[in-house]
Amino acid sequence: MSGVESALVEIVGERNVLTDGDAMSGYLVDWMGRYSGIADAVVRPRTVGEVAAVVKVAAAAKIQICIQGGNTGLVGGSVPPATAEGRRRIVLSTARMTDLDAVDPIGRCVGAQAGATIAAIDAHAAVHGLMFPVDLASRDSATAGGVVATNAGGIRMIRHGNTRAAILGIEAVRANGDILRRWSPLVKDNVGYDIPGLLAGSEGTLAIITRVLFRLVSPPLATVVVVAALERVADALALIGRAREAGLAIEAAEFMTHEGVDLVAEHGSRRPVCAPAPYHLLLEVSGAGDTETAVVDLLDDAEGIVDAVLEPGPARALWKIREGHTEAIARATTTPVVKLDVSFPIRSLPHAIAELQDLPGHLDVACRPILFGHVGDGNIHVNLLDVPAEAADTVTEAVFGVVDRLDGSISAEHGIGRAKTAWTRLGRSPIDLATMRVVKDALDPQGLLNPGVLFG
Ligand code: FAD
Ligand code: 2HG
Ligand code: ZN
Repeated sequence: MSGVESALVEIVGERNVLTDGDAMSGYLVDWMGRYSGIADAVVRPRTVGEVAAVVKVAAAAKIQICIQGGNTGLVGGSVPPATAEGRRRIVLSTARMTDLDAVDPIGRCVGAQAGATIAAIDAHAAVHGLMFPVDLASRDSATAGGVVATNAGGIRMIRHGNTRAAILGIEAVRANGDILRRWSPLVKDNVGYDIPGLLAGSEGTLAIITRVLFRLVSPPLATVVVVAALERVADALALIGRAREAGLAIEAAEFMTHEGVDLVAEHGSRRPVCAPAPYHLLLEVSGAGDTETAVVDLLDDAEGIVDAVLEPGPARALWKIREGHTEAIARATTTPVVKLDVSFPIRSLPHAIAELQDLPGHLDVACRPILFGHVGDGNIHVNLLDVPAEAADTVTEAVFGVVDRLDGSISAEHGIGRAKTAWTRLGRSPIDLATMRVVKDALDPQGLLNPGVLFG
């Protein structure tokens, strides 16, 4: 790399070209500790001009570029491939690209550099009485570029849509180093292709996102969080429906099972808030009137409720058990977790969840399913613990079989990354996949951006 290395040092400075193994190590392993990769250097630009210059050097030398934001992705896309395959490659980290523009309180939008965290953008918006519409438990590390690249869903999706819906404009560096800027606070603008929409969910395979113009929303009026312990999945869906009928806005609708709640108590030190029951629903609602009384009335009339606990206001205590799932699961297991993120038509959820819970009885291998997720969006996170490494594909296929039968999706919000490339054919038709390939080849003809991600 030496000629290239000195060119990179000239662009970003010596301190921001890491080549020492120890200095690079944190960039080469993913959040789960499941995927690790090999790179010749980690490069940390500060500006879009530096990103463009780095890409030009890399493109001229045919060096692959693996893009990394907060490294909280759950499908292995944020770290380089595990083998060198005779290729030189760098990790391009956006860690130093954390600028936030001034909030536009009238246009209700804000520009953020790709490495700004979701928590920082939200705190910045809050100063103007506004809110960033995307929220997820990884908010302190996940970045603007990361949530756009994965088109993250998260806990507010039911109310405000996914990340794609929050984008007004984008700045990105193409694989040849050109800077692409589609940046306008216009709410309505139909001139040609939706380039920000195309880059959302592209998982770093089409361009490097350097700045995003995000839509902001008003925070909810008086909110109430309720955790209800329930007998059946259908009771959870009925409660969500009745809250809507009562005129309440659903800010979040999250699902847990007693296995997950017990696991978080054991490995995440969060005591259960409700009496034991097969299922738990966390519902956050808002309304203009007396929301708390409306929720109490709702619970009085609802069926299948074993127990319920209320928490008024923006307090987060009841969220802790739900948001503690991912970390508790990571701590609870000695074998790598088979982590799947699937969705179903909402009407099929009771059937789908029953089938997923019954999987251990139908498989010849050990497997302990922990199900939770954004039930209001039909999105269930299926974490399978205690699966022997050699059986990971078998249990994955079994889950995807349920998805296929019930017309669901094999990736609801986490993306494909490196983890799911073998199964994209279950989610897209051959012509669909060929069209994606045409787009990839047109924008990245040398195949330099995020090799092995999305396309395998
Ligand atoms: P990274 O992990 O660094 O990268 C993710 C992908 O985006 C990679 O393919 C990477 O190459 C690409 N990428 C990153 N930055 C750029 C850029 N600037 N330009 C182009 N490509 C880029 N996800 C959800 O959808 N909903 C959730 O509710 C949710 N909750 C989570 C909770 C926990 C505790 C954890 C650990 C993860 C959670 N995630 C969730 C997954 C993860 O946080 C999201 O996928 C997030 O969007 C990743 O952001 P990041 O900055 O960490 O990206
Ligand atoms: C969540 O909703 C995340 O908490 C993580 O999407 C899901 O760990 C998981 O499976
Ligand atoms: Zn999720």
